[in-house]
Amino acid sequence: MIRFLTSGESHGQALMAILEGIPAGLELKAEDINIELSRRQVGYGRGQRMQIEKDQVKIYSGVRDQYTIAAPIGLLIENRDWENWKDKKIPPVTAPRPGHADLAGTLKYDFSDIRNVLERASARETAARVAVGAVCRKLLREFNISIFSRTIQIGKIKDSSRWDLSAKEWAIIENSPVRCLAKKEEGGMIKLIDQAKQAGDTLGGIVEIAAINVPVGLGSYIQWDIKLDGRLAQALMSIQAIKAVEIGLGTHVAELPGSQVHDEISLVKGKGFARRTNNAGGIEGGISNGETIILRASMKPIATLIKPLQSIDLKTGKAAKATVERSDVCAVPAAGVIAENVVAFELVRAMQEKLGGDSLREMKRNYQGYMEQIRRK
Ligand code: EPS
Repeated sequence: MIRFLTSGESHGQALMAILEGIPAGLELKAEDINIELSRRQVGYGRGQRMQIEKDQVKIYSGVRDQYTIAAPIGLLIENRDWENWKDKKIPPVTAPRPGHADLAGTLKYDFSDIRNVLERASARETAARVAVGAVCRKLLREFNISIFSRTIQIGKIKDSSRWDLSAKEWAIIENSPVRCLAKKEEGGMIKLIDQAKQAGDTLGGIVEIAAINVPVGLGSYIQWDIKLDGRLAQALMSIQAIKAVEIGLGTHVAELPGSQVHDEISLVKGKGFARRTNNAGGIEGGISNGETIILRASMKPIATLIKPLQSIDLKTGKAAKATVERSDVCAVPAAGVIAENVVAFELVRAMQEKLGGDSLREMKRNYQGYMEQIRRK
């Protein structure tokens, strides 16, 4: 069974993760993880913190001679900013930011300093989750599964191009400062971020994730908590600031008749079952159906505003402006990378449930046997 925990605060010494359940025999180097960590750090709209950090992982356990040994994998990412914080006298934070965990967290844990909440609630934690996801991606690559993402909306600016993109188009997205394919919209998004920054405001948006070459049969309708769509939605929803998740046609399914929603089935000689459309986003009945898995996640604007909203000072009980902390104007491009990596974990979990395998070799054997079974149908 694959599982992981993260620990670490935004301005603490380091972020850590323990990932258990990766089979033995997977080649794994720190560099495989660092690639994903640096992808997460880029993106137009980030604040000064990203100039301080240069996230690099140290693999402390679970890997020998660059191969996993089935033991828990211990990962650590140092916070460079720790050096700037460790000897500083930090005044308590007392005016909760609307939209942040500040108020509910302070009440729940009986704190008087909101910093005890915001340090752990911070999206900095996603660096650890991306490190975990990077290991999972490495495993998925052994089965030819790849995961991409792109920004399709920032504020009101939308890129409404289709989702089935070519490798060349994914490369364009990878090099876009906002991770957007359409050049006109990319320019508009950048301008909008600049305007928000000028106004002391923040912006949200939508990212789209595509998981390609996922085999049919991951997840199940048999029980509520093993439905693949439910698990992916939970994984995406758990990313800081994500407020909605869609699969395939998403919310539009509610407005169309069945004849325009469901993907007709055909049989292509030599290839097997095929669909003309993919409105289901690659999942039917909680099970992957062999088509590309298409997900979207909507992110709210960052809760820390340079021009702060009204709040209450918890110390005085009087009206006050919400706390202003250094932060990002827009983190939607980073959210796409984070989303890819949390999806990678869930796909590995579902692959293992389907195939088992304590070693990569065993998992591959089981995969080949299963694919053979499907081909015979
Ligand atoms: C964050 C606030 C900012 C972001 C941070 C998330 O950090 P700081 O307060 O140090 O400027 O940059 O994101 C990261 C550090 C990161 O690595 O993504 C928040 O409050 O959630």
